[in-house]
Amino acid sequence: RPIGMMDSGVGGLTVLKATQKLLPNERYIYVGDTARMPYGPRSSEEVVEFSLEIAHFLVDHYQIKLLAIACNTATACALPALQAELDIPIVGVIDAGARAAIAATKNKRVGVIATEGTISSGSYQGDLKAGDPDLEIFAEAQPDFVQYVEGARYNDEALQFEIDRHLANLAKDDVDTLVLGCTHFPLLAPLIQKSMGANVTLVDPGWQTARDIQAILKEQHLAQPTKKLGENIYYTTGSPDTFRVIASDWMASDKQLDI
Ligand code: DGN
Repeated sequence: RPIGMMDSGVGGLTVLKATQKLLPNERYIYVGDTARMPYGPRSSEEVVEFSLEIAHFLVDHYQIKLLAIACNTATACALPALQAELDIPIVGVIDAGARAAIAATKNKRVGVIATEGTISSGSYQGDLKAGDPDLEIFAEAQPDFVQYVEGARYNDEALQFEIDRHLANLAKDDVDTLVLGCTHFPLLAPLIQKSMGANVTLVDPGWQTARDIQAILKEQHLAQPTKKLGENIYYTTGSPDTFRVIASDWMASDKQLDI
């Protein structure tokens, strides 16, 4: 049985890429809800409704063995609802991102950038504090970054100016670790790294999520196949052309962070 992954758009491909690197023989069915993107400014109820709809589609049509919510906003709003409704393992990205940041920071000053929905939910702040009460947390919503990625502008160096401007405050906060708390953001990592400076460690929660998925599959005896089960399938509720351009570019690029 395949693994399901969902996001509001192309962002979850960063989680898919990390997971596929770790578990190359699994088959992945991806849904990007581009038509209803961005999820960031939506009410929690709406995000829960959309997430349940997508999850049911994946379960009914593909009998997925595990669902990865490859979207921080949906993890923040809908993880408990999905866990209550479905009888397969559901993996989110926030607790994974928080653990990776705690392992990375030395000066205990951690920044988080994400959508408005994720930041206002307090999920990262809560998970980070629960993992290490001594942390100082600097959390900022950066909704414009999602649009840069969905507009396929992430390779555009002219964007550096915009990113610098958006991260100017955070760059002064002396954080040594910055969580890219929206799955779209790793596509902007080279630009974000330049704005923050080379000494700041960027954390892509997709990696820890991939390790969590691996551990759950093992624990629950959801056997990892020894050869690739079949081609991945990608769905978008929006324009297939734009999605295809971004997906094929990103899945082939070597620009992924390694933490
Ligand atoms: N990629 C999603 C996330 O990680 O929060 C959200 C993007 C969006 O819909 N605004």
